[in-house]
Amino acid sequence: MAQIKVPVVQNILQVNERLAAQNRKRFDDAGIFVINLMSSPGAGKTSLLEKTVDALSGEFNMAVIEGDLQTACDAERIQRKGVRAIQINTEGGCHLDGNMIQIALRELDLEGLDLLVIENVGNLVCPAEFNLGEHEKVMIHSVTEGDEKPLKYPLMFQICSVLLVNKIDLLPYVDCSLEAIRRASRQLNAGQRILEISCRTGQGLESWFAWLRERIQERKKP
Ligand SMILES: Nc1nc2c(ncn2[C@@H]2O[C@H](COP(=O)(O)OP(=O)(O)O)[C@@H](O)[C@H]2O)c(=O)[nH]1
Ligand SMILES: [Mg+2]
Repeated sequence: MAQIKVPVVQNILQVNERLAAQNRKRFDDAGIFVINLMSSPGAGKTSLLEKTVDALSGEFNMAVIEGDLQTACDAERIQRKGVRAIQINTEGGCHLDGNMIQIALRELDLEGLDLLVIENVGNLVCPAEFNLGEHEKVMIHSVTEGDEKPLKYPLMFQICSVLLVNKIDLLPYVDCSLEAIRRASRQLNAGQRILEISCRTGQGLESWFAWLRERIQERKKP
């Protein structure tokens, strides 16, 4: 029994890769920069999106796809700010996949968009395995989660080109070393960009916005 498990999983991943490649082509054709935003539950993904919408929605046309097991709370948080948000409910599924994004894209007009952020289901394991067609994988790790998580969830830290260490306003109250996070994550991904931020105070967010602006401009069609 155990022997057939691996091929089945590989087959699922191969099918997903095909769908992700189709999504990527649509994003490239439309000249949109697309991010797959991942973290454990509560690390601050929607908070970061709210701040990002506040800072950049005057400059760029943005949309958000929200992935959650249940509820439309996160999409409503984004929509309240006047930005288009589509909620996917996975009904128990612990990650988004390429097919779910294709279904969500039926509801979204890509023409004229500059930035699409996909907030994945809160989970440090399965979302790391499933490409969605995004250009960049970005993760948030909050200081309240401790500093050993890169060692426990190496794939997630390894595949993300940007690591946002969030909730640094809480550093005085938790046992967490920023240096330990940096060291462990860089061992897995030497070229990773690591930004220390607080969505509460706004500290460090200018560097995040600057990175986004550059990437959006690179992708924009002339
Ligand atoms: N102190 C503090 N709390 C934060 C920060 N960012 C987010 N939070 C809080 O963390 C909780 C979860 O945030 P949310 O954005 O919903 O996380 P998500 O589940 O990853 O989307 C909320 O109560 C936020 O107000 C931060 O930088 N500092
Ligand atoms: Mg959220």
